[in-house]
Amino acid sequence: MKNFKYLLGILVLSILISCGNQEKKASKSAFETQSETSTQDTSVKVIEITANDAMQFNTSKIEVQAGDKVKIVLKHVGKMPKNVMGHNFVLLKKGVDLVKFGNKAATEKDSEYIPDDGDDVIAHTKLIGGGETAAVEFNAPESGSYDFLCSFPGHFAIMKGKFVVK
Ligand SMILES: [Cu+2]
Repeated sequence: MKNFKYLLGILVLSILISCGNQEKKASKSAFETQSETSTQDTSVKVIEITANDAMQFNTSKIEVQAGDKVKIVLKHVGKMPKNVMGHNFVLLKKGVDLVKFGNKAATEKDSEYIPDDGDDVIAHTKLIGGGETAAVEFNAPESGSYDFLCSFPGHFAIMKGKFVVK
């Protein structure tokens, strides 16, 4: 009887050990799958930013490398409609005055607050309301510091930041 208990003990122990090994294997393969997917597309640098009903971007600084292909994905995480709390992402060319641009853009309702000439803009998303997402893809300009903003009237005083190309 003693022997039987001893054998049972070994049996239970070996089952426990083999279960432990299986768990380790499972978690390793999950990790491998994850690292595979994350290295799949390195050609486009995707930057996700959010804007909310309190007239705020979640960041005031974006950094990329010269030569990067950049994709800005703007998510409006609020609930308010586009005509009340519309947001966009507008990246200005070097040397463009943010306040002057913002004031000019605010008068251009028909083109969703992007001045028709387009001379001052490197890239911009469309204007979106709560729950919507917009994206824009472009090549990073030469090294330097650029301004970005939301050009919906009155927003650029708060909704602005630096887009830095290293
Ligand atoms: Cu806005």
